[in-house]
Amino acid sequence: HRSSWRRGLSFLFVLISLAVLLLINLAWRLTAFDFYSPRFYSFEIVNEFPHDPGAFTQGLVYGGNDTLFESTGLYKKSSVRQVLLQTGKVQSSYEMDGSLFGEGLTLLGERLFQVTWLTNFGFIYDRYNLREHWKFVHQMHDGWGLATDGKILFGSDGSSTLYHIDPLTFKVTRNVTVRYGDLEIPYVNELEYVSGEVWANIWQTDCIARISQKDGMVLGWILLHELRERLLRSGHQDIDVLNGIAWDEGKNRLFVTGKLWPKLYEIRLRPMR
Ligand code: DDQ
Ligand code: CA
Repeated sequence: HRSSWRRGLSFLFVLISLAVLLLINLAWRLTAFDFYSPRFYSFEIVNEFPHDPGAFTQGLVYGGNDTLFESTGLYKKSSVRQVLLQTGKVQSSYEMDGSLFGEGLTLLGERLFQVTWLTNFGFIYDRYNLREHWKFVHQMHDGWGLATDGKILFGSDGSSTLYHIDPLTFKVTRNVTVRYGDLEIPYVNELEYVSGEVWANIWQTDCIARISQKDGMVLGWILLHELRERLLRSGHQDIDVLNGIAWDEGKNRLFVTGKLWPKLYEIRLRPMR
């Protein structure tokens, strides 16, 4: 009698333990869901500027005083250029060697950093004299995007990895995997550092992912299909994908464009919920 009473008690104990575990699990899921609720953003157009429709935009960064620095791709056509925001006119340009394919570009101090497609190297330019440049080798698998928070470089190579790179040694100091919930996000392309987040064009999509540099989580999606659709509707059938994000920190202005796009847009985000 005594042992069956004991057996009953341990059965009850196991049952209660299971119930407690279930409750902990449920509570965890609920709070995790609450902490991680990515937001969606649409946009409104603040300004529309001309953009060189021959520029296969691969890197875009604000240079102060209504100028932008841009890196363009395609073999025999790659360049690093300074362009005027208002007119889209190229102020100065460095035509790269025809065997190189320009990619991500960022401005750190007086230096522009650029990576190149299908290589493990890039170039550092003097922002005031684009002819003055030096080669560097990095540790990513390929060169797609670059951005900076003023201290380190952020890099992408077309995978789902966001690299933290030391701008002096070019060593990868950290890397995080870009994730939207459980889903890995590959094809991370052009980058921009905006108020503590890393924003990224995702290749072949009309979306910009707002990424946490700490853990790679996608904090929000900016949906920009209307921009490309608008250009197609107005007869620009030869445009390629949305690519190129630049942030003017001084005036909180956000600029986006695309590869072979005849326009560059200043947009303002609108949260969708
Ligand atoms: N990337 O921007 C996604 C990094 C690279 C795009 C490459 C597009 C290829 C264009 C055609 C190349 C012809 C050799
Ligand atoms: Ca950028």
